[in-house]
Amino acid sequence: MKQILITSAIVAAFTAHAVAQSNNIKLQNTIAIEPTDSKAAIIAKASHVVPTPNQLSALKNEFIAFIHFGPNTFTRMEWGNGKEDPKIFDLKELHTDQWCQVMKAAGMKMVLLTVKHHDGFVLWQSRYTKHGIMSSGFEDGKGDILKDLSASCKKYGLKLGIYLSPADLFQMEDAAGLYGNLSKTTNRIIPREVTGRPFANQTKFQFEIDDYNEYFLNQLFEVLTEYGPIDEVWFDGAHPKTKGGQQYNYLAWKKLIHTLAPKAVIFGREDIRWCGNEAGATRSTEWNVLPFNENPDTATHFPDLTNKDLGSDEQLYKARYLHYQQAETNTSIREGWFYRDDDKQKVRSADDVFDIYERSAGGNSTFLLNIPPNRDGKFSNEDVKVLNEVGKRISETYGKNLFTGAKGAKEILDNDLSTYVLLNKQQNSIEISTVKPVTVNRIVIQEDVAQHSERVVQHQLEAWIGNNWQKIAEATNIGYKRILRFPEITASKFRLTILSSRENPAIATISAHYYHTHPPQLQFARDVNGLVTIFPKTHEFGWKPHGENATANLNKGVEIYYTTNGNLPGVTANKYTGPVQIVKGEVKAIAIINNEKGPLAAETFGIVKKDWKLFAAGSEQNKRKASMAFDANKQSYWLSANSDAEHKIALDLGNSYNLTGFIYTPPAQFLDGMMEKGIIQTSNDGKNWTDFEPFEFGNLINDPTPRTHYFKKIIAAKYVQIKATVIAGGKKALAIAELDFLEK
Ligand code: FUL
Repeated sequence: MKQILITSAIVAAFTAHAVAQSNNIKLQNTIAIEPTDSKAAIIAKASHVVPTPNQLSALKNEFIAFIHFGPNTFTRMEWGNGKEDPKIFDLKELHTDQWCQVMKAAGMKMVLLTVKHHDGFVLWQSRYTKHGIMSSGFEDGKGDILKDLSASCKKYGLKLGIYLSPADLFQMEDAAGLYGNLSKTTNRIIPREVTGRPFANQTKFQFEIDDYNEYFLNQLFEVLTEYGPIDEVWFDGAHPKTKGGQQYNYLAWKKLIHTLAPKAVIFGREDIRWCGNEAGATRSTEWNVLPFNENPDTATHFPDLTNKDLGSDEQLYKARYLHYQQAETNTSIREGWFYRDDDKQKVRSADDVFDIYERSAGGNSTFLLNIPPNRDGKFSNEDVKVLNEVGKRISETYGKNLFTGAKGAKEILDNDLSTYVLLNKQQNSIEISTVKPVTVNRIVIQEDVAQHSERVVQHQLEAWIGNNWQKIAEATNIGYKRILRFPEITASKFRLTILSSRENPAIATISAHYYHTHPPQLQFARDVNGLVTIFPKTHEFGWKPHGENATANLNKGVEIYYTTNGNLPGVTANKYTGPVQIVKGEVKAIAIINNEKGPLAAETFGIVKKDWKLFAAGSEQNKRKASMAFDANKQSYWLSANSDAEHKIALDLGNSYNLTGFIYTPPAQFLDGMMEKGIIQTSNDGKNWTDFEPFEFGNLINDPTPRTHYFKKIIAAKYVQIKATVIAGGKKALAIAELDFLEK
């Protein structure tokens, strides 16, 4: 162990949380709490709750894939109803090699296939139903998607898992369906023999079960024995419907899984939990040692854990059992779990996916990202592009450790999770020095959770800069892995200090990395008072917002510079530190980091709208008010009533201005009211109007972006009226998201 520098303040903080060291508690996956246990005794027990070897290897996967594929891919539904004709699954080609090649390039370690989603359609050649691939036209009913995927996984070195939905709408809806059919619980042998389809695996189980549980166990037997090793079994908690009070004999399922797939972790039960959302949101403190009321080793029901705080000391004090149960952060790369189309269903940006990766895999959970194949049996091009880019960023950033060859405890620098430095209240810091200064913006820290549980409660990272220790990042727990992100710094001495911990924490690895920040494309927003905000352009993705600003998270340290005099902005231009008042004219802005400039953003602002009033507007519909045409918000828009009559809007600008032109911003999300042609009229008293100039905008439906019309000559006016003479596509209502008037 290297020398440790401690300050008394730090010692005090560490001591405040530390509990008596208890070497007599055995490391276990679940530890019962006794009614007589003090708070300190509970925390001592929590400090000995560790992952099972299977959980540990699942943690090491870090980034894994989901594949949602089935009839929904063809019906464009998110949930089927179980009554689909299997022929609807009209697959002509299947490219599981392409899936695996792309997943591998993205840095993923395992793939989970929905072998049966809630609709009950099976993607493998099951002996126990005809509702599946065997009744589709795919390979004349002989195809087997699980088999093809399993072969591709072997070829590309990916682990394989299965999603087998307990809810089964086909078995609920079909006249001979087994789900909730009120059958008797009797002694049954699994697997049930089927003539002509013997099993190579001769294992037999006997369970007291009903028809649906027998069906489910038979299918589990097939998928766990005939497709190579299965590393995860995923039990979804969602039930579009239930029937007949159907219960699940989970303990039988578990026995079968543990026997047939001894390496598999079970999701939705004791091994792995749902993170609590499907958006890619992460907790800033994600504990995996959690409190339970019932013994998780024998429990059959595991409630969804959705609270923000799941595992703080306060939560643990309420426990009857402490148990290690890690989270999977699951979300989809597309808007929806199933593929619908390539034009309307949006795909997450690489920034968004990479940010979720760093927050989840770097926040003590596993990132499970769904990539739904399309109707050609392939991942679509845009998904492939994003995954390739994310994989490139992961390997470029995390494939290179800038602490390689540094001086410090070798247990920490050897990149081996089982060697560690055990800190204590006298030695609560670890120092690492590099031979030459290194420029870093990411530090990765891991605790030896397998032998010491997760114990760190609060930690900070400092770098030796300008003859001082400067704090560059601070965070709460660490657990399996914590990625610290901060604006880049250059230093040759770094110090991790544990500010607060349960028992003595075992730090296993610390590595340093550099993420090549990408100065983002910027955009502007101006309010009615003329205050302009400049910010990274947001990527449109309308499914389950997670509330994070991916671009800002990734690109810490990026600076924004702007000009209002027409010059190209550089580091000598105005530095943007917050909203700026822009009376009128063009603003140009770029993001810069390390002399690297992002793309130029420019916008011309018209006169400030503070004093504008609606003077007259023909009509409105659907609460799309005329005032929305000049509320400085491009998301809201005015929509006139459908009619063959004239569509016009007149504004009182508050003062007389020398106008040089106007900008029409159409609503990007509503294409049925685009102003293709029109005429502008002006007045100084609001009574006498003169036809000033006609205007025309082309290709608005395909390209609904702001359009500027410059007047042939300057006109002084206080009142302006815009009259549409042609609405694109022969539509009968006029839509205006924003009107702006330019002044000399
Ligand atoms: C949910 C399901 O209802 C969705 O369809 C999807 O499978 C998702 C992963 O889990 O509970």
